[in-house]
Amino acid sequence: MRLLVTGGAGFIGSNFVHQTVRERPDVDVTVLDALTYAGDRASLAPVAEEVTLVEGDVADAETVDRLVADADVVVHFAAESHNDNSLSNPWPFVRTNVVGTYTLLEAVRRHEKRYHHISTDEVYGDLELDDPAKFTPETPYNPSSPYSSTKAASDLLVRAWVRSFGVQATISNCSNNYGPYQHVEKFIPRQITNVVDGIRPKLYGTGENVRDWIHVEDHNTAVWAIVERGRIGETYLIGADGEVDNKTVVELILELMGQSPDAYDHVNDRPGHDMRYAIDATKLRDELGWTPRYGSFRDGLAATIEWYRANEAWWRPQKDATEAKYAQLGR
Ligand code: NAD
Ligand code: TDX
Repeated sequence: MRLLVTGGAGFIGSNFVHQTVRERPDVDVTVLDALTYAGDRASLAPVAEEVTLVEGDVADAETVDRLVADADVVVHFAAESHNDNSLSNPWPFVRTNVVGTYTLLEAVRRHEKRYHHISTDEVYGDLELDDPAKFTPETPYNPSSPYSSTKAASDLLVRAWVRSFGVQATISNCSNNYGPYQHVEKFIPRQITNVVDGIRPKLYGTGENVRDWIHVEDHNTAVWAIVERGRIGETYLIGADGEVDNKTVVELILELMGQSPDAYDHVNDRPGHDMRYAIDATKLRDELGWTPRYGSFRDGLAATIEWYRANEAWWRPQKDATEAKYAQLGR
């Protein structure tokens, strides 16, 4: 199989490429990545010999057409992915997430290629803390932020291209990922690297907000299950029953790193901050037989802390600029 992975130098995409090289030697991987602030060649260094990296933009129709023509399957991870950035400057989100997805869809339509679209549970908006409900594939779209609204827009383009043009596509909407190679702007790596640097972790608002954490390896085994066995035109929700509130996550990081569990600060809340996400992954589990490999959030988090301790050279170049951006926002 010739596989085109967009955004393969980012967090989830690079983990997907590592997993693919490790577990599927029959797959020939090409990565298309613009190497924005969030993409890093170094994230692909361990597989540099096995993978072709093309530096380019998913909204560049010529590059996309050429690469799609040479692929059998396209898995589209590339996106602007950080909610806080989307509140400061939404345009790159509209361009990459909406125009970029449109550009890929036109190419897979032209060349009749199998396409898998990576999306997020944030397209469904948020849930109340005391609501027993979880998101299902039938939950209406109700995005809150510029980021999630552009992801929702891109999902709807995919659905329309399937229905109107017969494009062979599937969609997955996953909950919050954690693991190695995640940018230090994101919640868990930010707090781990803060503790390494002697900075107190920063909790937005009350810290009651709940995220449904899944290890990035589990997200990626689910993506493979859908690419191989998913039904065309269907949406699969990916999650591993990992609901934890932010305050508990910070306390756990502090404990695992040998600090007092109350050694954190409350900072300004994020405008429009979604309260709770929760995924019902029954369809993925029952239809495709997927189960997560990571049983315990605590163990996965401890391994992630170890990875950041051992790989300071990977994250150090981003740290100061990231914290300077947060300081301007009072977060
Ligand atoms: P990331 O920000 O770490 O990586 C994004 C990658 O896309 C980077 O390598 C970047 O250089 C590349 N990119 C950005 N704009 C591009 C463009 N115009 N052309 C080509 N490449 C471009 O993001 P991530 O956390 O790895 O997320 C990957 C995908 O998974 C996104 O589609 C995101 O919406 C989705 N997702 C993420 C999570 C999560 O918890 N991180 C959860 C669910 C879904
Ligand atoms: O310093 C922080 N303190 C804090 O309390 C940061 C950076 C975040 N938070 C909170 C905000 C959220 O409730 O932690 C939670 C997680 O924040 P992020 O890591 O920014 O993730 P989130 O906004 O939940 O979105 C993530 O999951 C869904 C990804 O960034 C998205 O790409 C994905 O779609």
